[in-house]
Amino acid sequence: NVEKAWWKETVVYQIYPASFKDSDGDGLGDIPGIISKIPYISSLGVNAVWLSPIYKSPQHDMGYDISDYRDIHRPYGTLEDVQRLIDELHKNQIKLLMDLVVNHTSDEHAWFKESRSSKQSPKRDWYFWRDPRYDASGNRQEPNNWRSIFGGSAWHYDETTDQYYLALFLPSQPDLNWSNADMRQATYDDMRFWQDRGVDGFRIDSMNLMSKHPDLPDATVTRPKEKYQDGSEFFASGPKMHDYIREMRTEVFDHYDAMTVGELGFTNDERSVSEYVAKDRHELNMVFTGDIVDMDFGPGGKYERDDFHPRKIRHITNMWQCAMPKFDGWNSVYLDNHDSGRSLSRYASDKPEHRAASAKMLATYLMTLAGTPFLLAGQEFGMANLGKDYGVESYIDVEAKNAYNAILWQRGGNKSSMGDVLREMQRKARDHGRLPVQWDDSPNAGFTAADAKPWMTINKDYIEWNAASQQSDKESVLNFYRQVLQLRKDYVDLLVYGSYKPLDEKETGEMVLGYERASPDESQHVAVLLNFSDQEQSISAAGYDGYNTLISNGRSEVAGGRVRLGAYGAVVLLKD
Ligand code: TEU
Repeated sequence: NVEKAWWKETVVYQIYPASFKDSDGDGLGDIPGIISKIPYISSLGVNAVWLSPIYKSPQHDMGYDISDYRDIHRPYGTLEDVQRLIDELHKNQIKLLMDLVVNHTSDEHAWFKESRSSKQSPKRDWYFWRDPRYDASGNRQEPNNWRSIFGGSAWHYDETTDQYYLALFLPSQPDLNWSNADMRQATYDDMRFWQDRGVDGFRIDSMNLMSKHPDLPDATVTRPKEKYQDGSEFFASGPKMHDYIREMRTEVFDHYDAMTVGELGFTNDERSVSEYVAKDRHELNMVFTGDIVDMDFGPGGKYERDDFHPRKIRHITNMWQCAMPKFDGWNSVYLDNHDSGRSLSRYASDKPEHRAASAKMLATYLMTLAGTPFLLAGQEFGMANLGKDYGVESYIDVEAKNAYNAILWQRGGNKSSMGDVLREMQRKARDHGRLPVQWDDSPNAGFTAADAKPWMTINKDYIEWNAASQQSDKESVLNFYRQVLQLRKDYVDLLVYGSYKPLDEKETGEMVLGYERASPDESQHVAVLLNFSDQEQSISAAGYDGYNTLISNGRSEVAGGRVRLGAYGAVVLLKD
């Protein structure tokens, strides 16, 4: 039997502070705005919020470049506002997870300013500094051939000390050297600062990049035509990773019963993941493995064409649902975050005729699996990607812009050749997960003042797709989410702690993801059937005598010995 825990029975609601709700009309979301929406958040039935970074930051990577962990980005508010947010959430029985970004800091952080000031600085070793290499003709070269995740070299030359520093993301995001014990202790103090204020846990950013191969060796050349290579074989899940996590536990987490969710990049095999989440490892509660949001990435990267197929989500879902019981681990269950396009647009359909059914089908997926579900604000009422009529200038996130410009350069600056890349941006760019939340059909979607200039494009579909218009419509996506979240509470033994059995593709057809759950005492059984296509599918109902429809998105029927699913149809059949 799976051990019970509060963080296993939780549904987490991700809030991207810049885009959630602006209270003072500067066009940027803020903490008082979030506080004003706590009654709405509570009405969903979620019981935790994951808040993306709100700390002091120059905002080159939207706050994932932190210059002071103990102060707040002024346009978001003050430390007092944050304390009010924590207290108000707790009054509503909602826990708060903060985003812990400690693989790197901003280059404006005091630690980095000290570290770069001189080779003798006591903080020199808190970051990665290495001498240049020189080629045969004496030209200065970076210390190794690693490519940054945002493009270009991962190394940046510093005139002052004639050395390079490592930054796996932007040049303004220098990597912290986790092998330095003083740095680790200073970071633990920052973590205690938040836990002492009542924060209930952390989503830990880029967690497995904290331990790198000690020699920082050159990466295998996998792209011969390019100067810089993917160094993740040496910068992800390195030899000390689990030592650092265990030290975080003893130094911080275990003193606060913290919920811990580690974001893993470049690591999504069962054995490696088991080392992070197996119960007897006493490391993390759960991780994000990234494969669910990368499944339609091409072999050449995010913006190379590779289409979604239901077989991909079946493979990943079955793998992780079947894996965790083997080592008593626990899943996060998600389809959306601030780093990807909306799953409604990527993995189902945001066409007017299918948008509501698709959103409800994906809601059914999220709420009937074993693991802790995570929602991205706006998902609960069917927010979708920017449409095809938004040109490349609508994308402002550094990740998509750098990728587009790098490919454009490779293609000799020929913009007319970029149609395929723009299509991938329309499906996967991080911008789509960061659009201002569409609260109502007033100007600026009720996100900010009618006469304000929002920091980011507001999807013009807000007129029809917004929370207010769905509040009292019992057939709406919003109220379907409320229903399935309630179902998960009503059937916690079955839907949270129950067993998982995949239905074979031969039974369901390749377009339908099907699985069965059973409560630990076998008294309750459900069959979940999800049509990821726009064509009707039908499956034999032979095995489901005595089952009744627990919930459906209105595009399913059981008749004549068949379960019929319309386009994007979803049904949960229950026997209890
Ligand atoms: O993301 C880690 C990461 O690997 C992402 O850059 C991801 O691979 C990419 O966005 C896929 O499109 C975390 C944060 O979630 C992300 O927002 C930050 O940009 C990044 O770390 C640096 O902190």
